[in-house]
Amino acid sequence: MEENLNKIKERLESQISKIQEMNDLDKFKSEILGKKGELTQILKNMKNYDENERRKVGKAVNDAKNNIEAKIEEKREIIKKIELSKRLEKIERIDFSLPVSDELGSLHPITVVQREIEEIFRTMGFTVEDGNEVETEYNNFEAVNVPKYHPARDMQDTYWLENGQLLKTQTSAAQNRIMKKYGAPLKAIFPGRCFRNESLDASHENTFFQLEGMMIDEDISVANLIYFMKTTLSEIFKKDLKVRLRPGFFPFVEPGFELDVSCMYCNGEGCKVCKHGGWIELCPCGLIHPNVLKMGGIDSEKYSGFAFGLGLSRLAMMKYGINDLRYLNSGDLRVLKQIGIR
Ligand code: FA5
Repeated sequence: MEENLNKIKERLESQISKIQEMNDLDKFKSEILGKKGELTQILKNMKNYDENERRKVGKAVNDAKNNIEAKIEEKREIIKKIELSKRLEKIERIDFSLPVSDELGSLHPITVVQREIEEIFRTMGFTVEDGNEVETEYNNFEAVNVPKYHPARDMQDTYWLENGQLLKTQTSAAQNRIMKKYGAPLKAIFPGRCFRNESLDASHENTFFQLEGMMIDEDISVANLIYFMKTTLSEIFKKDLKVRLRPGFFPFVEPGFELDVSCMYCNGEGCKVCKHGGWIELCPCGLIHPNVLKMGGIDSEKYSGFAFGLGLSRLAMMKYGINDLRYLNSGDLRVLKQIGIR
């Protein structure tokens, strides 16, 4: 019996050594070690042996089964390695003679508008600064005159981190750092991604872009603010636009305004986009509150300044005629194709 078993083992091992594919190995395993397999059949046919012999043969057959199973698993590892190297070989073999796809990448509409505005402000002597996305509560709120428990905080609910910091709700969060970095006089713009815990709709996202600007010098007035905004917006929309100011409240400016621009679609005559009013609300702004200047280390007796916070995502929507802000974050390439950036 022992001799017979050794022969079976040798034969099975030789069969295993010839197997190349994982599927074949699995099939072999279930056939050989399964109910109908040769070794199991020996166990089934032991009725005629006496008890002592049955025990001996049973042990020998089980050892042989374990041995074959171990060989099968060894072979499995070898096949896995071979399959992996075949896959890697395929990846490395790039066929440079294949035709190139015409689906080339492009800049996102927000990036296009952002770069355009940056260029316009650079030509007017402004520096372009970076802001953080994770901010301190101080920079996002206190340093712009919104102390704890101020009702204005309710308008900008955000996402808090376990360490007490937050995802910035407004580009104004960079004002304090920039004032401390440069002092006065100062001319800077700072675009950036903002976050708010909002109910989403066609004009509200939880993640959107703003572009903020600040100019601080002696004798800065609302006239300077109007000049810079009118020049910039006319450049962006490539037509001579009118701007108007309405009173608006933001704790970090005094006086504060909502800046409207004459509708670029109907030239102020009234259409669906401007809801027949001839004006589009575009950008909150105002003269920087003395408290904000002081917290930024600037002498508020000597210097004054203006600040504005353009909704960059909404501006991109307007420029490209996109009717739902959520498309901009959707990653849907059809949006880019349709607006003709690609
Ligand atoms: C502010 O965030 C002020 N920090 C702006 C400012 C700066 C005022 C400097 C004065 C001086 P407001 O919450 O209105 O203001 O947001 C400014 C612009 O960001 C809005 O006009 C809008 O275009 C855009 N915006 C605000 N919330 C969202 C949102 N959920 N989704 C998309 N755009 C938004």
